[in-house]
Amino acid sequence: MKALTKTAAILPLAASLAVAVPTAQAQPSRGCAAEGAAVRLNQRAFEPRAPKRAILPSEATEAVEFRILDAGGDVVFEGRSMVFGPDPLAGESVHQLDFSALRLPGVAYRVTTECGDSHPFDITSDPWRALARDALAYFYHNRAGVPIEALLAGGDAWARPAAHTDEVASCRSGEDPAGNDWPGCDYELNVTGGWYDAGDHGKYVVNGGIATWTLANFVERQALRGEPAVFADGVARIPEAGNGIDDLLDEARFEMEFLLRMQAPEGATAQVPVGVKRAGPGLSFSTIDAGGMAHHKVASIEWTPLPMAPHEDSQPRVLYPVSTAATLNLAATAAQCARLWRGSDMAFSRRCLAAAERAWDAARRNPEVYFVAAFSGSGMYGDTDLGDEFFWAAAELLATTGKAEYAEVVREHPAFREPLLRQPAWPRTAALGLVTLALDPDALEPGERDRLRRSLVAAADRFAEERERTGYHIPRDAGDWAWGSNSDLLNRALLLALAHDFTGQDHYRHAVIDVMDYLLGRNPLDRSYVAGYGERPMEHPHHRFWAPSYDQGHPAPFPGALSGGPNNTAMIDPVAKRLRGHCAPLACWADDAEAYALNEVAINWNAPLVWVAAWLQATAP
Ligand code: 9MR
Repeated sequence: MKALTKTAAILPLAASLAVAVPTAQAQPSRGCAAEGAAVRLNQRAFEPRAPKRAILPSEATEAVEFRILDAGGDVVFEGRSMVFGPDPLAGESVHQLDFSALRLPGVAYRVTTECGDSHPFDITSDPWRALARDALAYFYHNRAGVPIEALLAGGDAWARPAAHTDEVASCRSGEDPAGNDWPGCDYELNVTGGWYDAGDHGKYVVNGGIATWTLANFVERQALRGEPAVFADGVARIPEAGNGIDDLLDEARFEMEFLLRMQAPEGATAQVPVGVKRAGPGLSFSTIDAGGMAHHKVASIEWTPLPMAPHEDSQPRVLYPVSTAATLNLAATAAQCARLWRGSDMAFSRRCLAAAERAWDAARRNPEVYFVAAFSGSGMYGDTDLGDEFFWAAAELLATTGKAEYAEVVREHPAFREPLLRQPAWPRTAALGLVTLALDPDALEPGERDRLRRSLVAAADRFAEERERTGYHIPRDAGDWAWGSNSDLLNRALLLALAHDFTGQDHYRHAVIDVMDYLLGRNPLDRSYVAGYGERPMEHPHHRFWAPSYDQGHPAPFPGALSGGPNNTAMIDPVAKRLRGHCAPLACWADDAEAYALNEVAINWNAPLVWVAAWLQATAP
């Protein structure tokens, strides 16, 4: 990738010199943007003192002039672009326009260039508060087992009756598509509640784990730093508002209660393939002591159709086999739960700790029960490397109990020493444990904790540096963009935010803002990936209830829902298949409800959006 070739001359104009100018006309011969606005930027708002960048697709090889107009059309800023040149991630040549020096709060500013204008944007002292709240509302809207009330949901359109109530399920049995005959189990669990995973109606312990941890971690970070709560009781529109507990913690508990319900009872046995990493024919089943293990997921027998409100689903719900991955997700989140509820609900805290230790023991007893039951009707969340889950669970248990046995596992694990190279994700959870240990004041020796902090800061440094090699100035320069890539950026932003917490250095916060600017419109598609935010927001997620493109009677996505984002690594849905081979990495996306590999919404993607938006709100200068 090409490095910057020119530096900008920034010429802020005093307001008194402002003059009205006509909007510039597009000049396609200069390789201007073919689609959307000529200039790409955060379509919502900038903080007055934050860096402000826009991107101009242009093949001009010399810097070009740009101006910023206020709502009345007066010029309030003039500058010259920096030529970046061809950006393989974007599939176009771009210039970067820096107008950080424009700090005057205002609404409906526009950038204007020889290629045309940007969308309007604001400069305001608190651009994050609404986003943080809406992003959190995603979770209430996607609760299972309870009615979604119009008053809390923001209107009748989003209300729906309770669905999958009294969800008492037993294990799926019978032949899978590969011909393996699954034996089922001889007990039932009441697994009512929790959040639907995504556009589908499945509920998965593996993905529920990272999403719950992420919400709860923000509460823990705030408490340890003595910061005021962003979601103090009553801030969110949830039934629990007014109960005296932080609303973010209330929302996390809604899922935690479900995760606890997914644990197999003492004395349970299961017949599962042991040590087998891949689904396929000819599985052999061994009988294990499954007491304390967590079932991997609960879902309808077949994929529910689109559109469909959850309460319209009449299919039987079934549990899928226990897995070591799900068990360790339970151990980790239940241990975190025990710490976080200690102060407010001791009985719940104890229940969580007991479940966490039972799960830990069960996973140690059954370390290689991979999820290989390849039935259709729900996602796999298969993971063949569980070392990071063991580390995460041990780290959480150590932070909660201080016990030597967990300290030993943590200290012996490679993740404790090796540099952190990647952001966390549902199958890569070591970083979650590292974060917990880096935040916790007593889990480790102070020297060890400081070393972990330095290691997280070093990861943040590497991410921040990658921005310089991308035209759109985002902290990821690799060419492969995975399913849910927007969450990868947000999980990098979470680590960048912690680097700011640990060092106090503003440039980490600036990199966090780069991620938000990208998500809110500074991207090659000129789209905001957040429903309800920006001039061209995502409107048609792959979601069975928020499905107006299938049926006008279904509501639009609630504002604050985040699209998975560009995906050029698993282009398997019908829309992605058509794009395959025809899109640059950051352009492999479409606002189409059929595009489940590109445009689904999910709990593990909205959770870091909550974390990062709340963090920006809390740390705004
Ligand atoms: O987010 C998951 C992604 O990392 C996987 O590559 C993909 C395919 O296995 O599945 C994604 O998770 C989906 C899950 O399996 C079912 N519910 C919707 C999830 C988001 O698309």
